[in-house]
Amino acid sequence: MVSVAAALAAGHLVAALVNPLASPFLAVGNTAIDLTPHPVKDFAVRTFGENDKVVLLAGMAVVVAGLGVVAGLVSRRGPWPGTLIALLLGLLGVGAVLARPTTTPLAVLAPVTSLVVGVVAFRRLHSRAAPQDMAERRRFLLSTAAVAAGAGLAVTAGQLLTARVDVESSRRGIRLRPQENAPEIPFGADFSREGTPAFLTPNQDFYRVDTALTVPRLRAEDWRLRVHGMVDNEMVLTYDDLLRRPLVERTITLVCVSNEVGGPYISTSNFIGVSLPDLLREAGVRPGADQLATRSADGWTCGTPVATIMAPGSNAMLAVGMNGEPLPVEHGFPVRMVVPGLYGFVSATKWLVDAELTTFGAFDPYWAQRGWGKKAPVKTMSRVDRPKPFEKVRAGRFVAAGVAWAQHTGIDRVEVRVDGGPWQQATISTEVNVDTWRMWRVELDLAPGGRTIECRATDRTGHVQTNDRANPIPDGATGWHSIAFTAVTNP
Ligand SMILES: Nc1nc2c(c(=O)[nH]1)N[C@H]1C(S)=C(S)[C@@H](COP(=O)(O)O)O[C@H]1N2
Ligand SMILES: [Mo]
Repeated sequence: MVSVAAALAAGHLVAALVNPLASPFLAVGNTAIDLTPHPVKDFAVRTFGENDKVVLLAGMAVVVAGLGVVAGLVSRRGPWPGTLIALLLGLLGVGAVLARPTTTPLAVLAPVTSLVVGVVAFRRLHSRAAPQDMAERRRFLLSTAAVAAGAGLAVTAGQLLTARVDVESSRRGIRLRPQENAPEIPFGADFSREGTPAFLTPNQDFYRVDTALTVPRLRAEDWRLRVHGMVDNEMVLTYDDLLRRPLVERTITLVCVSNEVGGPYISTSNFIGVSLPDLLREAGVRPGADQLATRSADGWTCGTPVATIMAPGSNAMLAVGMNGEPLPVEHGFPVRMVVPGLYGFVSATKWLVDAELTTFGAFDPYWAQRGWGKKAPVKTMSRVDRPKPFEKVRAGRFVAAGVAWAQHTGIDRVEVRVDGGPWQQATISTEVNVDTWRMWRVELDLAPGGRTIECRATDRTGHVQTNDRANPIPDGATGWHSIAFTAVTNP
């Protein structure tokens, strides 16, 4: 176990010097995320929520420690079985690092270091592991403790070295002054007192979905965006180049395709950024380029329909800020994409570093390679936020509330019914713009007993939210959200 720890720690330290994502432990974890079958990933997210990554790392630590124990137990007669296991684990690390999309030529030094340290540490400790007397026993325990301490030091040094990329001070140094501020959110834009979310989501509460085991750490000063492919003028932009362009602030609701009906992954922010269509016009999109393929610093890829971005009034942007601050690191600092009307997986690239004009035929992004759709406009949807499932509420007058969304189309109407009865029109909140969610509330008169409430939205095109059930995969769930609850006389 100590040898395995030493191997991983040494690799982690070398990775901190050459490329933090080349740490064998993290590379194996990231590869595991990419290879995990969709139902398992879904289960992990449902069960552990935003702690899923911590759980994965802890699980890996347990497995690796277990392998260390097995390697020790099968090596009681001689060092070869354990050496072989150390070698195989080392090769697994090398393979995982080489398979990462972010691998740089020097990156392979990290897992190779792990491999060598793992094998050497195991052989050295093993050669002292059959003590004949007290002195030898002490020497064995001391060298084991020394290797363990060295591993601890290496991990700490690695973490400190990674932290030298001072993202927080880069972030703190930035002042964003949009030329055009988003209009004030009107009073009555939410029904938060009646159980809906607040209209604007505080940054720390904004939902987070991504495949990054460790958040990419990019300083604004070092950031570059390359715009290339089917364009007339290839461009390389710095963060300052971006801030010299007109900065606008827009209120936009972002939603994840992975939501089951009634799911939680939706939030709204005042995004500050620059116009993406203007930028692409400057680059000169060639005829036939129908997909904008974007890539993040950690190698995740995304494909967005060029037509959606370039449509008049699309409000698509390269965002640098949320709610007046530079983007939080976990939401894509320094620069991310936002395209109202599309689910995040086909539009909202965080830690954006590369944009290539291409075609849908020529390139499949990360999720398309795993069976998800290539075009995924947001589906008209609504959700009940009050009552909560199985809540006991007072019979008689009761106010139910929730949210509805059809980004870039707008919500026209929300209806609610109880126990399959007649649809009742809900009051909807003051509209902020068509790119945001809209809250609803309705007064009900409830007879005591078990009840079921359902809601459905109608969007600006007159389309009524369908009750046909569809799974999130490939391009978004459909169906009416329904909540079972109980009305009681004495709650
Ligand atoms: N680099 C990167 N960007 C990404 C993703 C990712 O995995 N990696 N996930 C996307 C998905 S699926 C969604 S729903 C949104 C979520 O953005 P948020 O975490 O800021 O809410 O980011 C998108 N951008
Ligand atoms: Mo998503």
